Amino acid sequence: MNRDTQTAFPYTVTDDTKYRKLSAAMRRSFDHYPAPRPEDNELYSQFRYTPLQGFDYNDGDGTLTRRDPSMVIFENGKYYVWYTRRNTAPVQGPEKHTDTIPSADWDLAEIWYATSEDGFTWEEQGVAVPRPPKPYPGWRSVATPGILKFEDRFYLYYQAFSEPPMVRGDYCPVAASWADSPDGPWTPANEEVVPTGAAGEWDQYAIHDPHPLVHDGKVYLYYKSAFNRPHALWVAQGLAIAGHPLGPFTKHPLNPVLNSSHETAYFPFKQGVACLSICDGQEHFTIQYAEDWVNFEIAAITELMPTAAGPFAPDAFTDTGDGRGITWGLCHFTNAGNDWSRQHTILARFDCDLSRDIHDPEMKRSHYRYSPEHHFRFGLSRQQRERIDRMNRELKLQHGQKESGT
Ligand code: AAL
Repeated sequence: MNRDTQTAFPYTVTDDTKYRKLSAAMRRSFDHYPAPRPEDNELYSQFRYTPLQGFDYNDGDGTLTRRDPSMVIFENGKYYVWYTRRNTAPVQGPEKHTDTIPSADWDLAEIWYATSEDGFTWEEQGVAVPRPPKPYPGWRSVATPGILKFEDRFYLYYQAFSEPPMVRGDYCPVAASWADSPDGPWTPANEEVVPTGAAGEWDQYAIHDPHPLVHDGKVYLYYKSAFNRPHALWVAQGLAIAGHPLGPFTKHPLNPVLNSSHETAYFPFKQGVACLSICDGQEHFTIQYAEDWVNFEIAAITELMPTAAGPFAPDAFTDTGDGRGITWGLCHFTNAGNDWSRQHTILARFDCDLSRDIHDPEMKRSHYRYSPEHHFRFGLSRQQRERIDRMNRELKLQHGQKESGT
């Protein structure tokens, strides 16, 4: 087709349409995304949320929090999940913390676990990883677990705080424990398994949200760090690879591998890996894909994503090279009672269609109908309203001067 004298874009799109001269936006639809329309895009989904049964939160008084769930796994005929559990006095913030009063919602925490027959009703089983004694990493708090099954042994990776979080910063390395059963007992390695970077490196202070998968016979552990303080804070994701779950881990030379996202969830998809880039950063609210497990491209843009998602990915550790995708997992909602003096986080379930094995048109819709009341909850601040009032006054003044010729 002569692109200079081409006819108007056709009403009916055919396989030939993508060969015509297209605008940048339409070219993206045909060349960049897995399918031109979200309805046909296997890596696009909306998300549906369900409260969980079986978890008590002390009437939301701020003394009991559960957050940052691991991936969900299926063993012994049931589902398992691990999470940060804090059962302390209410959070008083970095300035008022003590040895017993937490500085943050994930301070003075342990790693607990729960099981479920259906993914909706859960039974808390108890502590998996307690805080170790000083001087082992994590003596102040262990939080934000990632689960791995590797050669029939189970590994828990977790943030290991040796200082109260959010005082100097949210600074910690990642430590690990292992067990021959998902029910434990868990043996701590009692050392940093994924250390922070060297001075001056982007991840010099923190290795957060450890998310292990198995690829190419190795452990691919994705993690978050934040850098560029005190200027323009930037949150991004790194990758560390090891032949054995307890390391040594080698950080990828192209780190950071994602330019955005906080509490990101990863899952094998086809021969590559997909991820939910959930909040923070230029590319938040996107679903991304890396065929080489390193170089991610945006596969879909979505909204109302599950915060701190821990997906159920049956092939997370089976290294099939043919990832099937996900349909559900757990996530969390912080400040569940909307009262920072009683700050606590609750776990919840999300469902989606990011799977090659189902097609759920309800999950492929491209907008939610948020009520007016939902929008009005996110109103102007006092400063924003003052700026608008000032702009109104300046406009009237300018027009008044024009009319009076002054
Ligand atoms: C979460 C995670 C990490 C942070 C804190 C607890 O969203 O990113 O675990 O340290 O918040």
